[in-house]
Amino acid sequence: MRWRGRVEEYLKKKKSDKEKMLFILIDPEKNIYDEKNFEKIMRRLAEEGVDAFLIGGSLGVSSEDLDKTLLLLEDIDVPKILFPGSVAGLSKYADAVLFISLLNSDNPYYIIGAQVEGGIIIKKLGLEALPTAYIIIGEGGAAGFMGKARPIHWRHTGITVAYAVAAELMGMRYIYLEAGSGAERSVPKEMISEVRKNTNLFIITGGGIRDEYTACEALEAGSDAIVIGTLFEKDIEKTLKIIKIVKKDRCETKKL
Ligand code: 1GP
Repeated sequence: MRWRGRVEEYLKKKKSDKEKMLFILIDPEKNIYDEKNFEKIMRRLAEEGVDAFLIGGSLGVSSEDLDKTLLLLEDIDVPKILFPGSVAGLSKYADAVLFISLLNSDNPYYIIGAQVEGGIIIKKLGLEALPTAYIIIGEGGAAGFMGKARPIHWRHTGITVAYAVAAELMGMRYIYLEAGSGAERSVPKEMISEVRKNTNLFIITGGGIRDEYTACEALEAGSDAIVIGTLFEKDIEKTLKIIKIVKKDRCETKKL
């Protein structure tokens, strides 16, 4: 937990150094590797330069699995940030939490209700909170379904920008543009670049990123960080390749 209280500063520094970031999303509900292998794999990812681990999922995450996953990551020197699908997605073993408000939900519970329940717990646990506007785009996946979102169509860049500007004016510092886990289509680059032009928010983009081209396109359009989840669960070597292209080659060697 040596990152606690310093995660935002760490991300801000990387952003001001113009370093593009890559986060790996770990869903504790999916027992994809046995414990020994899991630690080994996570160490390899850290060595390749992963900037943070996001830990969470939309469905079926028990606090037991969550704590166990975080304890396995304890000795790996990478910030661990919770990405909770509900109030149950909080743990004292993390460094920080994306304090998300699903702004394009139809149900106020996902905009402010869960936050009222979870905020006090976050304070008690001493977690660093990163205030994040969560916007569901396109397919939206399980997060969109569970959060009763009205997903914004790929072509409706203006609506996404309007949400982003509102989030910034409300004092949020991060925006997560979410196409949904395993989405066929990731967030369009035009949408990302318009959010970039119109706000100073820290832009996190995720959903459907499974090759170096899409990864680099999202970063070059203006994302500060991209998130890879499904590919990490399915193909470690390919995930490592993308990390290398983003972090070591700075996207200069991506295929065209
Ligand atoms: C899902 O944005 C994340 O919440 C990651 O998406 O699983 O498609 O990589 P993928």
